[in-house]
Amino acid sequence: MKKFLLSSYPDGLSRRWAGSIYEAIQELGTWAWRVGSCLGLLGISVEAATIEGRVSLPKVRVAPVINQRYEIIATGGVLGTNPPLAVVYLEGKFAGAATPAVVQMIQREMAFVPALLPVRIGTKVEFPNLDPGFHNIFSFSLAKRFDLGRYRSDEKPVPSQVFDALGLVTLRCDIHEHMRALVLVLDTPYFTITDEEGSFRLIDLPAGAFTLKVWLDSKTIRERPVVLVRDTARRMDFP
Ligand SMILES: [Cu+2]
Repeated sequence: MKKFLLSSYPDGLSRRWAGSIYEAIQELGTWAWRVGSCLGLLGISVEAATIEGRVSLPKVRVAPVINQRYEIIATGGVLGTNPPLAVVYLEGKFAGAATPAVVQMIQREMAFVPALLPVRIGTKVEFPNLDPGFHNIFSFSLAKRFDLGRYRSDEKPVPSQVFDALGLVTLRCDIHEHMRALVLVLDTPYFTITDEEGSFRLIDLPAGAFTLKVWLDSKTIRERPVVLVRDTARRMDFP
C-alpha cells in the first residue's frame, strides 16, 4: 500500500497535488524513486519497500521459436525457459496474507501461454483452450497430479486446478507432444519474472527480514538474505 503525508511536503508541491490524490500518488512514486534517499530525511512515508536488480541469466540455448515469447526446454533433464528467464521471489513470514487470485494459462497456437507461471500456493489456475482443436493437459508431478481430459474452446466451465502443494509442476499435452509448461508454486505473494536481460523489480514489499530467491531452472535456486526497511528501495544483483 502506498501512503503519504501531504502536509509534510513543501508548499508548492502539496498545492500542485491537491486536485487529485491518485495523480499525486503516481507522481510521488516516480519522484520518490529518483530521490528515495532524501525521503527518509524528510520523514515522509511514500511506499513499501522495493527491490530491483539483475540476475545473470544463462546464454540462449537454442534459437527461440518465432511465434512464442518463450518456451520450456529440457537440457540434460533440467527444465528451464528458452530464452532463459528467472523467477525472483521473497520468502518469509507475511502477516495478513491475501487470498490468491484466479489466474489463467491459455493454450494458443499449440503452446502454453505463459510457458512459465509462478503462483502462490492455493491459487486456482484456469486453462482455456483458444485453439480450434482439442488439447489434453496432464501432469505427473508430485506437487500436482492431474489429467484434464480432452476439451475444446467451448468447454464450460473452463477446466482448472488449485495448486495446493509447493514445488514445480510440469504440464504436458497428451495430444501434442512438444507442448510443455511449468507452474512454480511458491509460499509467497511477492514474486515476479525477469525480462530477458535478467532485470526485475519487486514492489510493495513489507518491512522485515526475508530471503530473496531466484529460480533459474528446475535444478537451480539461488538466494540471499535481505532486511527490508519501510519506504526504501534497494538494489540486489545476482551476478
Ligand atoms: Cu495439445
